[in-house]
Amino acid sequence: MRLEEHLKSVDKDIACLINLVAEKAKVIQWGFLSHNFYAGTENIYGEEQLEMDKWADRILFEAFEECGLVKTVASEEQAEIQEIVKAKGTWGITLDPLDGVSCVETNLAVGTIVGMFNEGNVMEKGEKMDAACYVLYGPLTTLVYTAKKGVHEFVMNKDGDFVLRKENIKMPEGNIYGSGGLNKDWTPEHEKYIKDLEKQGYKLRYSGSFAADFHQVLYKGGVFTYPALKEKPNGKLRLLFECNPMSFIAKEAGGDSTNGEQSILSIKPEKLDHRVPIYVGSKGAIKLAEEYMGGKK
Ligand code: AFP
Repeated sequence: MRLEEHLKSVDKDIACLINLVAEKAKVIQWGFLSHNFYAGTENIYGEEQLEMDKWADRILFEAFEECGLVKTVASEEQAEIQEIVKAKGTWGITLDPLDGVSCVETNLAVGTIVGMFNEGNVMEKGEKMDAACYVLYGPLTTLVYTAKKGVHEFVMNKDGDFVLRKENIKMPEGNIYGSGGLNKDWTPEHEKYIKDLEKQGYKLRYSGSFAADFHQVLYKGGVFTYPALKEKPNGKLRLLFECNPMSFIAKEAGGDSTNGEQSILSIKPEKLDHRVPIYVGSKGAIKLAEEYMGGKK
């Protein structure tokens, strides 16, 4: 079944927005051939940008601008929320146009992550989100979406169409883990948690691209974490662009998320660049993380 057909069962606006991401994903995927080099500039967070980043951001922003449904876009590559004056619709979009972009250089999988809020306010808790999706550009280019009616994956075929790969994905308990941050910078609680996982036989899988690492956890179960570090208590990943959409997808697939104390989806963003420690994955591994981070273990 093709993505367009599958989306007939969800809200018309959401269907339109996800189809639009799929259409632009084809363009971005081909762009890896022509835009894969450093632009030599930094984004607002001081990170070096590939030309590809800026380009993907522009392609997606223009598509949202043109479609008429989107009122606001918060992109990881833009310093401020973009208001679309001519919009007729009320949708708010959060966008990480190319997550894991530093992995492009070594040909590892990277992703596009999108969150969708019907009420237009992107500075809301993730639990208010209406839909989320990500595209993973790997050996296969796939798109995973949820509109609160299950989590589904589609794969791009040779004609550039997305066709159903797996419907109603359920995250198993599983036994893989990936943790960001250097070992020496981990808190004692996090270190104990990781040791426990290893004792239980969890295997390390970490590529440096959240979309790719999360995708493994979605299929195989376990946990992805970018924890609080001794010098960086909020970790690295951004609530709006990375943590919320993936935590939303995890929840819809039967998994969970936490910052160590509360669900990622229950955190109200205080600023565009709000960062949080994140544990996202299977329910059991997330419960265990909360026990360790809460000092109960
Ligand atoms: P880039 O988009 O700058 O490559 O950062 C990727 C990322 O935000 C996320 O996708 C990874 O999980 C995480 O950072 C990797 O960070 P480390 O390089 O510190 O492991």
